[in-house]
Amino acid sequence: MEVLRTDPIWNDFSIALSDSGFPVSGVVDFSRAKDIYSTHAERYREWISRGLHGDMHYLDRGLARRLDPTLVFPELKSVIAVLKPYPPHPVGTEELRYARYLNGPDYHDTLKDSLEAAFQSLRKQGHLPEGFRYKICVDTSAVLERTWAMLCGLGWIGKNTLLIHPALGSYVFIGVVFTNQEFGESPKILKDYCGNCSRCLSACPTGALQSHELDSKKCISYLTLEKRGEWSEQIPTAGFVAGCDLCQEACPYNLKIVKNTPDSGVAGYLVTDEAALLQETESEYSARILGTALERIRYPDFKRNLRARLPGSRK
Ligand code: B12
Repeated sequence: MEVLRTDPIWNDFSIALSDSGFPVSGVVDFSRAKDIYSTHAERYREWISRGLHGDMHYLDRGLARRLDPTLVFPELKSVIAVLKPYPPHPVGTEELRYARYLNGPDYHDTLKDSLEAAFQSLRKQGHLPEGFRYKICVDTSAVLERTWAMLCGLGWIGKNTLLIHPALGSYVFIGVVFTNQEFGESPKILKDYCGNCSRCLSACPTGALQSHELDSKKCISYLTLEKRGEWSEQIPTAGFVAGCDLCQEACPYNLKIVKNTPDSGVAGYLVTDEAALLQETESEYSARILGTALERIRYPDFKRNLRARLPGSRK
């Protein structure tokens, strides 16, 4: 039988990560993960070649680095992945709503800071070996984050293309840390529990999802967050003005999380008063979204998203 977690250093790491707000974490040895990783990287290459990334040209530019992670971190020996749950409750009404991941400070910053804090505390306590170096990646580098989380045993990649943790569901952010430390663990692949369920695929009103594959050009999340300028056709956005959770709301693994998590309220910047939003000037919009993940959406595009909530698209 293969012995997992052979390096006792991992105990200190997982405790520090848990203390820093990451209840679930894992580590995988890069050289032992390479073969499976390559199959995912190939899928990525093929996805890009079919233009399923739409106008997200940064995904194309990062292709070589995704195919070979040592271009991102040359001394790569092992990869740590962490999950951070975010509030699972809906934000707004069915007429005007925001994706849940927006309900809080910008995760790019907070996850990075919390991971950095965990490593600083490990260093202070003398738990980092001499010469230990690392690179934190939270949607900030050309890294296949779901693939690494999966290889670290943190969940399976569902038909909606998201990482699903058996207990936490998919309302989680992923953080990845490349390190030059050998932890010596093989990939731990969890069973894919999607089975015959296809609720996420049916829940998408634009047909953006095939099993395990997303056509970004049809995805409400892409259209509201990433696409600049007018859309080429009317989109049934189901009331979403920023991001979309329809394929996650439908997932049985998320239902119990919503039930078991206390509602912590809605961040003030996620205004849902339609009249106020329609009147909002550009400078008011900029002030409202400053320092939040909504900064991704330019003012004219947010107005486009607001206008797109046609009566016919409402549930
Ligand atoms: C670009 C991007 C988007 C794009 C494209 C989404 C997509 N599915 O690719 C858009 C703007 C649409 C988007 C939307 C969202 N995103 Co986004 N996004 C990313 C980003 C930056 C890159 C994703 C990427 O590489 N896509 C490329 C394609 C090829 O990926 P793929 O089709 O899923 O295939 C990969 C694997 O799934 C695997 N694979 C594919 N098919 C199969 C089949 C089998 C059988 C197997 C084994 C493997 C496998 O191989 C591929 C290579 O890794 C990541 C952060 C990162 N750096 O990784 C966040 C990320 C994926 N997004 C995230 C979030 C939260 C969202 C939204 C939920 C936000 C929202 N509420 O609106 C939605 C979800 C929509 C959806 N169903 O995907 C989280 C997901 C967390 C999770 N639980 O998985 C990430 C990881 C960011 C983070 N750090 O937390 N996103």
